[in-house]
Amino acid sequence: MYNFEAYLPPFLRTIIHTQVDNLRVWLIENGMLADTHTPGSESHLLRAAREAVEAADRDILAKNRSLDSDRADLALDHGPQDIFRALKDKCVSLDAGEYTYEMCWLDKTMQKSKKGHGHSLMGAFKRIDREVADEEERVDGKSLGKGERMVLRYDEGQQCWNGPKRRTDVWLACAETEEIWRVSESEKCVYKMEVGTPAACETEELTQEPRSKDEL
Ligand code: MAN
Repeated sequence: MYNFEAYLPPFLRTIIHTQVDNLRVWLIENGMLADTHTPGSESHLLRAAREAVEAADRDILAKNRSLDSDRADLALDHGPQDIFRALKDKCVSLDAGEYTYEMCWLDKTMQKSKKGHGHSLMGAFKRIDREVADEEERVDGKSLGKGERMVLRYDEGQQCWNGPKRRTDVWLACAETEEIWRVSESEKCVYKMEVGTPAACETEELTQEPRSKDEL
C-alpha cells in the first residue's frame, strides 16, 4: 500500500485514506472487523465463532463423560440376568455397636461411626463371585445356609492403620426382605457382610442343594 502510495499525489492519498477509513468503520460496525482501537476487542463475527467453538467443546466434553460412564456401566457385572441393575446405587444399612454399616449395591460399603469418628470406605464394588456357604440354619431364617451363594467383592477401601486397605465380601442369601443380617471382621479390616435379598432367590434355586423332606 505504501509503495503504491508513494507514486500518488498527496490529494489522492487523502481521498484513498478516507475511503479506507470509512470502509474500516463500516466493517467494524457490521461485525466483520475487530475494533483495534479498543485493546483486546474482537469483531462480532469472531466472537460468535469463538463462542460456537467453546459451546461445541463443552458439548464434546459432556458427551465424552457420558460415553465413559456408559462404557464403565457396560463393563460392570450386573449379575445373572442383570438382576442388580435395578438395585444399583440403592443402599441398605445396619446399626451394630458403635457403627452403622452400609452396603450400596454395586457401589461401595461403608462403616460409619456413631460417635462422630468419621466414615471409612470398606471397599468399592469390584465383581461378583460364587462361593459355597456352609452355615447352620437359624430359627429366624437369617442364615446363608448351605450351598453356592453369590459373593459381591468390594475392595480398595480406606487404608487400615498398620494394615491392608479395607475390603468386604458381601454374601447374599435369598430372603423376602432386603436386610444386612450381620457384619463381621474376620481379619483386621477384612469384613464379611451377610445380606438377605430377594435378588438372590432365583439364582439360589438353581444351585440349591435339595432340601430334606423334613424341611419341606
Ligand atoms: C477402625 C475400624 C475397625 C478396624 C480398625 C483398624 O476402628 O475400621 O473395623 O479394625 O479401625 O485400625
